[in-house]
Amino acid sequence: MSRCDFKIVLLGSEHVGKTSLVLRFVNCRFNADIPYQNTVGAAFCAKAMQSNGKNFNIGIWDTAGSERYEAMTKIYYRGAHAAIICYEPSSVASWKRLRHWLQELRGVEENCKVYLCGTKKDLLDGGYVCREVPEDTIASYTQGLCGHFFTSSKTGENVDELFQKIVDDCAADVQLMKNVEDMRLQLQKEEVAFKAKSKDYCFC
Ligand SMILES: Nc1nc2c(ncn2[C@@H]2O[C@H](COP(=O)(O)OP(=O)(O)OP(=O)(O)O)[C@@H](O)[C@H]2O)c(=O)[nH]1
Ligand SMILES: [Mg+2]
Repeated sequence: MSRCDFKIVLLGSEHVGKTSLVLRFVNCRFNADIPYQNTVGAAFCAKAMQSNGKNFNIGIWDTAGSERYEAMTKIYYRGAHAAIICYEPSSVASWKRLRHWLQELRGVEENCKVYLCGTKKDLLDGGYVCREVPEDTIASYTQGLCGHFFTSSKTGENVDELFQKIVDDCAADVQLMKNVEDMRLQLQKEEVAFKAKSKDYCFC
Protein backbone atom coordinates (compact mmCIF):
# COMPACT_ATOMS: atom_id res chain seq x y z
CA MET A 1 0.00 0.00 0.00
CA SER A 2 1.48 3.34 -0.97
CA ARG A 3 0.37 6.47 0.82
CA CYS A 4 1.68 9.56 2.53
CA ASP A 5 0.11 10.63 5.79
CA PHE A 6 1.68 14.08 5.94
CA LYS A 7 2.80 16.29 3.09
CA ILE A 8 5.68 18.67 3.75
CA VAL A 9 6.81 21.28 1.24
CA LEU A 10 10.14 23.15 1.24
CA LEU A 11 10.22 26.73 0.03
CA GLY A 12 12.82 29.48 -0.12
CA SER A 13 15.09 31.39 -2.45
CA GLU A 14 17.52 29.60 -4.71
CA HIS A 15 20.78 28.31 -3.21
CA VAL A 16 19.58 28.57 0.43
CA GLY A 17 20.02 24.82 0.89
CA LYS A 18 16.58 23.19 0.55
CA THR A 19 17.74 20.18 -1.45
CA SER A 20 20.72 19.66 0.86
CA LEU A 21 18.39 19.70 3.86
CA VAL A 22 16.15 17.02 2.35
CA LEU A 23 19.11 14.86 1.29
CA ARG A 24 20.66 15.11 4.75
CA PHE A 25 17.36 14.15 6.37
CA VAL A 26 16.37 11.33 4.01
CA ASN A 27 19.77 9.89 3.04
CA CYS A 28 21.90 11.11 5.99
CA ARG A 29 24.48 12.55 3.63
CA PHE A 30 26.01 15.83 2.48
CA ASN A 31 28.61 16.12 -0.21
CA ALA A 32 30.29 19.51 -0.46
CA ASP A 33 32.34 18.31 -3.47
CA ILE A 34 29.30 17.97 -5.71
CA PRO A 35 28.81 21.27 -7.57
CA TYR A 36 25.59 23.17 -6.88
CA GLN A 37 22.74 22.16 -9.16
CA ASN A 38 19.52 24.11 -8.96
CA THR A 39 16.33 22.11 -8.61
CA VAL A 40 14.10 22.22 -11.67
CA GLY A 41 10.41 22.39 -10.78
CA ALA A 42 10.37 20.15 -7.72
CA ALA A 43 11.56 16.80 -6.42
CA PHE A 44 9.67 14.33 -4.26
CA CYS A 45 10.83 11.83 -1.68
CA ALA A 46 9.31 9.94 1.20
CA LYS A 47 10.43 8.75 4.60
CA ALA A 48 8.94 6.60 7.35
CA MET A 49 8.84 8.27 10.75
CA GLN A 50 7.38 7.75 14.19
CA SER A 51 5.64 10.00 16.66
CA ASN A 52 4.46 8.88 20.05
CA GLY A 53 4.86 5.23 19.06
CA LYS A 54 2.81 5.60 15.86
CA ASN A 55 4.15 5.08 12.33
CA PHE A 56 3.74 7.67 9.62
CA ASN A 57 4.82 8.04 6.02
CA ILE A 58 6.04 11.51 5.21
CA GLY A 59 5.99 12.92 1.68
CA ILE A 60 8.46 15.74 1.10
CA TRP A 61 8.32 18.13 -1.86
CA ASP A 62 11.54 20.04 -2.44
CA THR A 63 10.69 22.99 -4.68
CA ALA A 64 12.90 25.16 -6.90
CA GLY A 65 13.85 28.53 -5.44
CA SER A 66 14.60 30.12 -8.79
CA GLU A 67 12.07 32.74 -9.86
CA ARG A 68 12.07 31.06 -13.25
CA TYR A 69 9.99 28.20 -11.85
CA GLU A 70 7.77 30.28 -9.58
CA ALA A 71 4.54 29.83 -11.53
CA MET A 72 5.03 26.08 -11.39
CA THR A 73 5.91 25.92 -7.68
CA LYS A 74 2.36 26.73 -6.55
CA ILE A 75 1.19 23.34 -7.76
CA TYR A 76 3.28 21.73 -5.05
CA TYR A 77 1.82 23.75 -2.14
CA ARG A 78 -1.60 22.23 -2.65
CA GLY A 79 -2.58 19.85 0.15
CA ALA A 80 0.59 20.59 2.16
CA HIS A 81 0.15 20.00 5.89
CA ALA A 82 3.43 21.71 6.76
CA ALA A 83 5.92 24.01 5.05
CA ILE A 84 9.57 24.66 5.81
CA ILE A 85 10.55 28.11 4.56
CA CYS A 86 14.32 28.31 4.31
CA TYR A 87 16.62 31.34 4.35
CA GLU A 88 20.30 31.94 4.93
CA PRO A 89 21.03 34.02 8.06
CA SER A 90 23.94 35.56 6.15
CA SER A 91 21.68 36.78 3.35
CA VAL A 92 19.21 39.59 3.94
CA ALA A 93 17.88 39.02 0.42
CA SER A 94 16.83 35.46 1.23
CA TRP A 95 15.25 36.67 4.50
CA LYS A 96 13.25 39.37 2.69
CA ARG A 97 11.82 36.75 0.34
CA LEU A 98 10.26 34.89 3.29
CA ARG A 99 7.23 37.16 3.28
CA HIS A 100 6.71 36.39 -0.40
CA TRP A 101 6.81 32.62 0.16
CA LEU A 102 4.48 32.90 3.14
CA GLN A 103 1.94 34.89 1.14
CA GLU A 104 2.12 32.49 -1.76
CA LEU A 105 1.61 29.54 0.56
CA ARG A 106 -1.25 31.11 2.53
CA GLY A 107 -2.99 31.92 -0.75
CA VAL A 108 -3.18 28.21 -1.52
CA GLU A 109 -3.11 26.44 1.87
CA GLU A 110 -4.39 28.74 4.58
CA ASN A 111 -4.03 26.25 7.45
CA CYS A 112 -0.63 24.86 6.57
CA LYS A 113 1.77 24.71 9.56
CA VAL A 114 4.77 26.94 8.86
CA TYR A 115 8.34 26.49 10.14
CA LEU A 116 11.25 28.80 9.42
CA CYS A 117 14.68 27.34 8.85
CA GLY A 118 17.92 29.30 8.97
CA THR A 119 20.31 27.13 6.95
CA LYS A 120 24.10 26.54 6.80
CA LYS A 121 24.66 26.95 10.54
CA ASP A 122 28.16 25.47 10.20
CA LEU A 123 29.24 28.45 8.08
CA LEU A 124 28.05 30.91 10.75
CA ASP A 125 29.57 28.89 13.60
CA GLY A 126 32.87 28.61 11.76
CA GLY A 127 32.99 32.36 11.09
CA TYR A 128 33.01 31.82 7.31
CA VAL A 129 30.04 34.15 6.87
CA CYS A 130 28.52 36.96 8.94
CA ARG A 131 25.04 37.00 10.38
CA GLU A 132 23.02 39.63 8.53
CA VAL A 133 19.59 38.85 9.98
CA PRO A 134 19.41 39.83 13.69
CA GLU A 135 18.09 37.23 16.16
CA ASP A 136 15.35 39.56 17.51
CA THR A 137 14.04 40.15 13.97
CA ILE A 138 13.81 36.39 13.52
CA ALA A 139 12.14 35.91 16.92
CA SER A 140 9.45 38.51 16.25
CA TYR A 141 8.76 37.14 12.76
CA THR A 142 8.48 33.59 14.08
CA GLN A 143 5.68 34.56 16.49
CA GLY A 144 2.45 33.13 15.13
CA LEU A 145 4.31 30.48 13.15
CA CYS A 146 4.98 26.94 14.37
CA GLY A 147 8.70 27.20 14.98
CA HIS A 148 12.19 28.21 13.91
CA PHE A 149 15.34 26.10 13.59
CA PHE A 150 18.96 26.83 12.66
CA THR A 151 20.19 23.79 10.77
CA SER A 152 23.36 22.55 9.10
CA SER A 153 23.05 19.97 6.36
CA LYS A 154 26.82 19.60 6.48
CA THR A 155 26.99 18.48 10.15
CA GLY A 156 23.35 17.37 10.41
CA GLU A 157 22.74 19.68 13.36
CA ASN A 158 19.03 20.18 14.11
CA VAL A 159 17.90 18.53 10.88
CA ASP A 160 16.18 15.52 12.47
CA GLU A 161 14.86 17.79 15.22
CA LEU A 162 13.13 20.04 12.66
CA PHE A 163 11.38 17.18 10.86
CA GLN A 164 10.53 15.42 14.14
CA LYS A 165 8.88 18.60 15.47
CA ILE A 166 6.78 18.81 12.32
CA VAL A 167 5.66 15.19 12.57
CA ASP A 168 4.93 15.54 16.30
CA ASP A 169 2.83 18.66 15.63
CA CYS A 170 0.94 16.93 12.82
CA ALA A 171 0.35 13.84 14.96
CA ALA A 172 -1.01 16.05 17.75
CA ASP A 173 -3.47 17.77 15.40
CA VAL A 174 -6.84 16.11 16.09
CA GLN A 175 -8.52 17.12 12.83
CA LEU A 176 -5.52 16.18 10.72
CA MET A 177 -5.25 12.79 12.44
CA LYS A 178 -8.93 12.15 11.79
CA ASN A 179 -8.30 12.76 8.09
CA VAL A 180 -5.29 10.44 8.18
CA GLU A 181 -7.32 7.66 9.82
CA ASP A 182 -10.14 8.13 7.29
CA MET A 183 -7.69 7.94 4.42
CA ARG A 184 -6.08 4.78 5.82
CA LEU A 185 -9.49 3.12 6.17
CA GLN A 186 -10.39 4.11 2.62
CA LEU A 187 -7.12 2.66 1.30
CA GLN A 188 -7.68 -0.55 3.26
CA LYS A 189 -11.14 -0.92 1.73
CA GLU A 190 -9.77 -0.33 -1.74
CA GLU A 191 -7.06 -2.91 -1.16
CA VAL A 192 -9.55 -5.54 0.04
CA ALA A 193 -11.81 -4.80 -2.94
CA PHE A 194 -8.85 -5.07 -5.32
CA LYS A 195 -7.74 -8.43 -3.85
CA ALA A 196 -11.28 -9.80 -4.03
CA LYS A 197 -11.51 -8.73 -7.67
CA SER A 198 -8.12 -10.28 -8.49
CA LYS A 199 -9.36 -13.67 -7.19
CA ASP A 200 -11.99 -13.74 -9.94
CA TYR A 201 -9.23 -13.97 -12.52
CA CYS A 202 -7.19 -17.07 -13.13
CA PHE A 203 -3.58 -16.40 -14.16
CA CYS A 204 -2.53 -20.07 -14.44
N1 LIG B 1 28.46 24.60 4.32
C1 LIG B 1 27.20 24.31 3.97
N2 LIG B 1 26.82 24.39 2.69
C2 LIG B 1 25.54 24.07 2.38
C3 LIG B 1 24.60 23.70 3.36
N3 LIG B 1 23.42 23.46 2.75
C4 LIG B 1 23.63 23.67 1.45
N4 LIG B 1 24.90 24.05 1.20
C5 LIG B 1 25.48 24.37 -0.11
O1 LIG B 1 24.71 25.42 -0.69
C6 LIG B 1 24.55 25.24 -2.10
C7 LIG B 1 23.07 25.25 -2.46
O2 LIG B 1 22.43 24.16 -1.86
P1 LIG B 1 21.08 23.51 -2.43
O3 LIG B 1 20.62 22.57 -1.38
O4 LIG B 1 21.28 22.97 -3.78
O5 LIG B 1 20.14 24.79 -2.50
P2 LIG B 1 18.59 24.89 -2.95
O6 LIG B 1 17.91 25.76 -1.97
O7 LIG B 1 18.03 23.53 -3.10
O8 LIG B 1 18.69 25.63 -4.33
P3 LIG B 1 17.58 25.65 -5.52
O9 LIG B 1 17.29 24.23 -5.89
O10 LIG B 1 18.19 26.44 -6.62
O11 LIG B 1 16.35 26.34 -4.99
C8 LIG B 1 25.23 23.91 -2.43
O12 LIG B 1 26.53 24.20 -2.94
C9 LIG B 1 25.35 23.20 -1.08
O13 LIG B 1 26.47 22.33 -1.00
C10 LIG B 1 25.04 23.63 4.73
O14 LIG B 1 24.29 23.32 5.66
N5 LIG B 1 26.36 23.96 4.97
MG1 LIG C 1 17.23 22.58 -4.74
